Amino acid sequence: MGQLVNGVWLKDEPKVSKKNGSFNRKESIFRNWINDSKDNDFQPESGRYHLYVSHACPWAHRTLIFRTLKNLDSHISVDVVHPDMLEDGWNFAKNFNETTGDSVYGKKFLHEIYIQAKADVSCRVTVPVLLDKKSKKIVSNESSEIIRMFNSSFNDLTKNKLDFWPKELRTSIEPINNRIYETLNNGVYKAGFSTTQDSYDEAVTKLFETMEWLDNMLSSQRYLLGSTLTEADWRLFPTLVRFDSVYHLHFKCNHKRLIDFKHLWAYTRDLYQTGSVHKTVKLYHATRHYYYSHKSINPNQIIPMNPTIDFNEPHNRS
Ligand SMILES: N[C@@H](CCC(=O)N[C@@H](CS)C(=O)NCC(=O)O)C(=O)O
Repeated sequence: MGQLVNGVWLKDEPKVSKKNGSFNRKESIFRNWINDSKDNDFQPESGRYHLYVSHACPWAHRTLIFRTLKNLDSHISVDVVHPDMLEDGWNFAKNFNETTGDSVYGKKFLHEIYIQAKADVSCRVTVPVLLDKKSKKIVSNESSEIIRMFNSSFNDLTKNKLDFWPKELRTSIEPINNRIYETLNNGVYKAGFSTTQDSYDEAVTKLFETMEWLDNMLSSQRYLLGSTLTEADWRLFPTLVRFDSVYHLHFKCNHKRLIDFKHLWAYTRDLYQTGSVHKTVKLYHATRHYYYSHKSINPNQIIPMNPTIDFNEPHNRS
């Protein structure tokens, strides 16, 4: 892993706070917004924007889900990086199934896209990246904001009015998002990258408390907000779908498996079987990425055999 400092790529150590051994995720730095207000640089246009993703990454996965649910596939192009993220960071090698290379500029590394957008940039080089092909600028590298743009900014173009962030539910969605982000989406990383027993214990305890809370909630309702499918569900799904293949073993989140939570497991299958969402799930990228790239956790880079999980099993939820 490395990072950019003043536009220069530096190889460095993982982002663990030396003080208490806990994992600390940095804020994303590109935070522009696509909308049709007159003075905005980033207007909604077909063919103008491009997503760089990894199929391994749960944050990138959200953006692919919204791209498909909102019928943006033919309007926003996508490139898929190689799952191995080592000292040069994300790269565009094509010698792994369902990677694409950089079809826009033919670059070798994702950090080159960041430098092209801002020559003196200092940041971690993360996926997803939403690029404006017209200006070569990065619109956003923050998945939670990219999905909200996809949710509404292109509606006139696609005529798809599905709304996963409805006004009347926003104040109820926010606290659910926050708990799931802190203890589960990011919680698996906090557990996995802990370098002290205390920080691991704290992260993994909160994580399983949240899974119990969700399992209980989903015993009496179909989705997190009741009967309405919202962004809260789509922010949770990428973590759940990776749980038994990656987080359970690699990040030591092994108190229980996802499939041990009756309702949460059925809910995961329900979401998997929604529309074309199943086509966005490529767990072999995730397995390869996590076990091979995190040498501090898995120094011999052995990729485990992993369970066979049938996400197509009927879920009987309605
Ligand atoms: N806040 C970002 C986080 C994205 C993120 O951390 N992506 C990971 C992959 S799962 C990454 O690219 N990490 C590279 C690094 O931190 O150097 C988002 O939600 O978009």
